[in-house]
Amino acid sequence: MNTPISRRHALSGMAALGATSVLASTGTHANTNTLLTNTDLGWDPESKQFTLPPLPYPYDALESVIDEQTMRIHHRKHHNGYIKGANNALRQLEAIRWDQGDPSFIQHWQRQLSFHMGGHVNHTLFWSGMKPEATGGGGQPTGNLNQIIKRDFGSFGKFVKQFKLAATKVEGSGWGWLVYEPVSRQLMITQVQNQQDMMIAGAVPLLGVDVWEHAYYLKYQNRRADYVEAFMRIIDWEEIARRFEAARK
Ligand code: MN3
Repeated sequence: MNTPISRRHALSGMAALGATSVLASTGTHANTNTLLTNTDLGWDPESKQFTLPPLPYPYDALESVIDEQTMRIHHRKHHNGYIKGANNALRQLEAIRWDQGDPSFIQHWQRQLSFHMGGHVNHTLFWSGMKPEATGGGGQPTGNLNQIIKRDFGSFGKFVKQFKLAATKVEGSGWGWLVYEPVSRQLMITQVQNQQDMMIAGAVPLLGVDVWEHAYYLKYQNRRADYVEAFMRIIDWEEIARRFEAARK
């Protein structure tokens, strides 16, 4: 499967959406306890900065659902903007630690880090959670993930209905996420506002749809529901199942 997320790396039980688990991946080798590796996130431990990782497919690969121009701007401008924001917040917080920054701004920079790291991680998972319809995107998951969706939502159809509704009804900018909560050992759907608000603490993100207008406006204008409907046709359920299997270990 053409994905930047290595199958070798298991999830921890902790959330991978927040900065903490990502920042655990600061070694020179790939961390095997988190959802994403250093390489997946473009983390350079020498410079202690992130760089934009390439998409796992060409910009026009999802053209039947998301047009090339949207993909190009979304990846190169928006995703890269979150990376720059995260790098800056990390630098500013380091400066405060070394008494070279204004400590009265610590709350500001912590908020900036939370927002921009959320953006970086969300988009990294978003890109690799999709694949072209022509090569098997969409449909339904098989195996254990299929079974637990039926157990927790009643049927795949009921899951789809709630996922689309939650994503479409996000207030303002944000995301719809299917997550796995490892303590109650069940799937949940959450509406994330902006990049980080309303996440369920400790839950592992499995499938996310970006419902910021920048994700769909060129092709769908104000028709967010149509975009979310179309998104279902390019979900890489094989990759989502891989994340689920890692999360429930
Ligand atoms: Mn986005």
